[in-house]
Amino acid sequence: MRRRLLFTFTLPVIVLGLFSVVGTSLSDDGYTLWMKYKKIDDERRLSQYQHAISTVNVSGTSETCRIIREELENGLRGLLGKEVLFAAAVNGKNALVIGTPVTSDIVNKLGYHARLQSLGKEGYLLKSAELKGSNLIVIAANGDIGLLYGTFHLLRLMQTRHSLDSLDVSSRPKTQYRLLNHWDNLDGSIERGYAGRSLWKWDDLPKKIDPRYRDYARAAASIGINGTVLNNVNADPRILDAQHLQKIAALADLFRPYGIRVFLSVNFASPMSGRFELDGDRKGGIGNLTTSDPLNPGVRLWWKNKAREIYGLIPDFGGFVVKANSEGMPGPQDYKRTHANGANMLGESLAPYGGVVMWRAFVYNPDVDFDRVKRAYKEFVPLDGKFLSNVFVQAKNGPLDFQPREPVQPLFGAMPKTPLMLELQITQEYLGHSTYLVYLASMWKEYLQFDTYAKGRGSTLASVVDGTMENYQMTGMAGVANIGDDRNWCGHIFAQANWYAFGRLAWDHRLSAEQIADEWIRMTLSNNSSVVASVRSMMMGSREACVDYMEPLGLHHIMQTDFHYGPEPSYDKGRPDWTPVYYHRADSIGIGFDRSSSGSNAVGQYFSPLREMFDDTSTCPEKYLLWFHHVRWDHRMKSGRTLWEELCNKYYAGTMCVDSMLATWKSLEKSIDPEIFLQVKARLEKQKTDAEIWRGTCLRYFQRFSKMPVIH
Ligand code: GCV
Repeated sequence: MRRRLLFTFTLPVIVLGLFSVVGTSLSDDGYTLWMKYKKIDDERRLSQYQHAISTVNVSGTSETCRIIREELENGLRGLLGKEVLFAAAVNGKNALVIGTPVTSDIVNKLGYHARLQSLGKEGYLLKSAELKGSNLIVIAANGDIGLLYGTFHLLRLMQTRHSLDSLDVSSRPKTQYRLLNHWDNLDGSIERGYAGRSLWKWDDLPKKIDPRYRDYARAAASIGINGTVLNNVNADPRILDAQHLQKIAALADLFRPYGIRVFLSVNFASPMSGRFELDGDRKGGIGNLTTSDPLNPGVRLWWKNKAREIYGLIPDFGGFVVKANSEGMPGPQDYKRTHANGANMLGESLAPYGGVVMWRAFVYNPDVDFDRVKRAYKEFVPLDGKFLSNVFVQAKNGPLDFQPREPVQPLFGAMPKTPLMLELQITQEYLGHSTYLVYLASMWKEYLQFDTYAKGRGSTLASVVDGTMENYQMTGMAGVANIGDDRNWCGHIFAQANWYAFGRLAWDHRLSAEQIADEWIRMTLSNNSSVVASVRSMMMGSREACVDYMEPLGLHHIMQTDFHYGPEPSYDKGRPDWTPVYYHRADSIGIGFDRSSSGSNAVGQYFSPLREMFDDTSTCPEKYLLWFHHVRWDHRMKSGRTLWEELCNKYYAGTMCVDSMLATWKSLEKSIDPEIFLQVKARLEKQKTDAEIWRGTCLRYFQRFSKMPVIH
């Protein structure tokens, strides 16, 4: 309490605009995310840092450089507990020097040219140096955005109490497009959003700029995000009308100096007249055409004109995301054209301006195959090589739909002539919304490290996505955002860690989940190493716990229909591939979906030796067993238990892990901000109750088929 009062009353003017509405609460309500910049309480470190940075020299006059000064003023004042001096000259002092070889004489003299050459537009160097009796910390880059990223890196080092001696860091992003995908609707609702309503106030824009937009941009830039897709992939065509484009241009202007470009999801039927709006059919557009056939010259011209209009307002507009012929959205197949025809038409309209298309591979037309998880592969692999060079195919990590655990989407590695963008889901649609503590970095690492064997051993998903496998420059990762207008942005304080982790992994997928957790905990909760260790162990176990109490051993899609929160394994109405019974296929013999070579042969979509490994119950990793096989209840597992016993064991292990997360959290009461402590405790208590509901509902239901006693 005291800390926040101090912060609020001593700095009222300066913090305006930088998390400017901070002062409404007495303890930590989570608004400041991982950018709290509280005074360093370790005296030794504090005096080292104060000594190392007695003056700051930022060269450059751009808006980005102004932001860098502002971030440092705010961040260093908070961390060091005193005003820092900004000076044009260094004059024998220990100084922080920030600039490019062009804007800064000092950086120019230090001769980093060769190293900078390999760092591209966004990379940076963070180095200790000596010049004419001054001990310097230097942030050097080829452009101002690199300097901003370097500044956030330095602040992070201080927030996490790293030594600033002998710094020698060079960093450049592993992927080019690092995007948040907001599934925000024009009416302010968010599809699969669990943290309030949309940040974007469409009625107020472009005149009224909510200060929160800037805070969003700061937070996103601090973790390396360089693009934001503002609206839902189930796109309302009106996002492209003249009025909305003005509003979007205002956001783009604000985000630009933070290195963030704006992108839009577009509705494929946009060129059509609104009178084609059929109930629930989403076919009405904002144009006056009677078709959106991608080979129709009028349609092509409409998109070219629209692109010209957009770039007239937003010269660095990023491009379009498209969900087509999926879940009722219109697309080229409505005219018997291919996904490539559709994507290329849009690609052509954006190409003159450097924009890209992200064409989603989330399609599952039942006519293509009985087994839903095979459909995207079957539709897209034949199109490899047919897309224009500014088109990405954007695929979710798994072949189904962001389940707690899936094997990798087999498209990755199978479309060598097409840049593939990885879509991850930060919002926890299937992992307990903003109620459950589930740290997703461990899950994302599992996917990124998944070996596709596309080009032999070592062909990881990461190597497809970062372009090294096929030597692509055009690379990207998208994360479906978990951000809303809740005071703490993400609903659950620990959901902030998932936003944070997405940005860090999109920048560098080699970072470990532990390291990212460590950083986030130190910046958000505490620098006390025993607190860090306890919280890190909660986070690291949380995803496996969630898998275990929801869908262990490769089970999938057994959650409540549409709401996607609790369990509903018995549901069997409506479209089969939207029902749990279609997926778990429990019967008196056993449980699981037979995707082996004698079943749907989904295993055949993977490269050898994965295909053979998945095909055989004795070699299939048990975490995927029921994904690929229908297995007898009395099947002997590696543990020596029968499948039924193992299933019981997993469900109990998952709930016990939640019990222990709650106990650990309670033990930290004295070390955590009171408001954060209570918020998280309440959510963990709910998670404990719900995990038991998952366990009870699923085991009771499956027991009807196994006819065996629940043991644990
Ligand atoms: C935006 C799942 C979700 C939908 C989502 C869709 C998609 O089906 O439940 O809400 O729609 O995925 O990714 O397009």
